[in-house]
Amino acid sequence: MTQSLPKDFLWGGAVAAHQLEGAWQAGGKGISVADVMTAGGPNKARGITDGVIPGEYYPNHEAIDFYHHYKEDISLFKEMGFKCFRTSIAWTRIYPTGDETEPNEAGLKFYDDLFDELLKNDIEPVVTLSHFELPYHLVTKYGGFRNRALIDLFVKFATTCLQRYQGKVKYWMTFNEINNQANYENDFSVFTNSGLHFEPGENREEGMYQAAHNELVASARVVKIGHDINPDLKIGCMIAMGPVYPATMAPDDVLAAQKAMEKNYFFADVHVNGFYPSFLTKYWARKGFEINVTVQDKQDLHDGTVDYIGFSYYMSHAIQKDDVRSFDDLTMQNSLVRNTYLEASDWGWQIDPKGLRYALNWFTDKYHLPLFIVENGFGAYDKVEPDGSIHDDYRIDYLREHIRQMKLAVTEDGVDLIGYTPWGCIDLVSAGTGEMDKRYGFIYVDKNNKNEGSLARSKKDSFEWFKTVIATNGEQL
Ligand code: P53
Repeated sequence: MTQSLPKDFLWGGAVAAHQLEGAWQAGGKGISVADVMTAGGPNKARGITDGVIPGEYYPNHEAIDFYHHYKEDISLFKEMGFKCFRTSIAWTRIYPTGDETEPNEAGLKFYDDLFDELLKNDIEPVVTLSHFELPYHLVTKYGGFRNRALIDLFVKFATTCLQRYQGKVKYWMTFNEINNQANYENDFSVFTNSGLHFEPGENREEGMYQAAHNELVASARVVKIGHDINPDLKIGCMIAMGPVYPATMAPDDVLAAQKAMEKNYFFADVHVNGFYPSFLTKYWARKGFEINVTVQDKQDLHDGTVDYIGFSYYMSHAIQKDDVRSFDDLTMQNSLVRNTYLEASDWGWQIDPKGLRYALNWFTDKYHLPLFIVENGFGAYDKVEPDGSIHDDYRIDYLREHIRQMKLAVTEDGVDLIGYTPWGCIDLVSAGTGEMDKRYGFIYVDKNNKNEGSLARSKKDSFEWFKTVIATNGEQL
């Protein structure tokens, strides 16, 4: 039995177009949902404005201007030894409103150039098709993914990308963290996943399930089309994994945790198995939800199951059943408790490296598919020393402990793992808060929450550390 990671293990880094490219109107790009989101903070939600309002600050509009800096940034990734780089394709560069019949050539050319630059540096692009970047026009005209019209519009966009880049990109994912919206009480989750706005009195949960269904169908159709275009393509789903533990050994807490896992991860069941699990259809019936699932949808789900599971892992959660709420009424908003065994980041995310090993085994036991850790990392405030150095030992500690547990999952537990791409390998705009100062990078970018800075890039201590990790295939941590 091998005691190390596979030789062809894909070490790299991960980003999303809207969080680093900037250039929000360059080359004919349209307005995306990310372009109408203002900045929040550790305890302040991001605002969502009614279109782009003059005078408001929208952190994604410039971001770190990767659009004009990507060659310089890729040379730094190359220096670290990246084998792959995960990014997304901004839908609004390819179809600016989503409604066009012909794609925008300037947008297509940008990603051709980006992928060529990566390949020239022996870095394999790994691509997410939809990463919180829906054209804003599809929100105002159709009401987002609640509307079935978006299935065909997404399939059109994805087909254009798969056809155009099939020779350059092998690993694809359809919808980033499709399951964030399980937290349907949160405006950010439903807007970024699906372009959903709810009026008071609307049934948010039912609306979320319809949008999620439409996305699952769109995803399945894209998997099938991708395989028809080129059978060598590997097309996966992308799940935000934060295992939910029972707060105590009380059987009610254990069941509560199981129910929470079901509601958060049924998305993966559908992606992998091609049908809805009975716990969910029974739940819909109990709640009186009428989700429009056609006969053709069922066929599409069945015909487009994924090749692998990509997932993000940042933290774990714990849940406690109270005496008042029924199991059906427990949510991630009303029943999570702090895990007293774990520390948390400045944003309250509980640090749990062993939870990553647990997650890898949970996915494997349940789905028996190859896995890809496409996000993991530590958002933190960094301090630049007078000489320009940045001693981010807290980030190194976080990543080291997670990589240790990842290795145990592979070498001791036999998990089939494709690769590991830490999130925000270069500092970028936080999705959740819109901050620049919540940093994940090995590479520092001189820009702060007040939109000040030169955008100059520099190496943190973690840069050299991760370079050694990759060079030794994870042996020297
Ligand atoms: P930020 C919530 C919980 C877990 C992952 O997040 C999440 C979110 C949304 O905030 O998002 C993923 O930037 C997402 C990335 C995001 C990253 O995690 O809020 O796929 O786009 O940047 C980190 O610190």
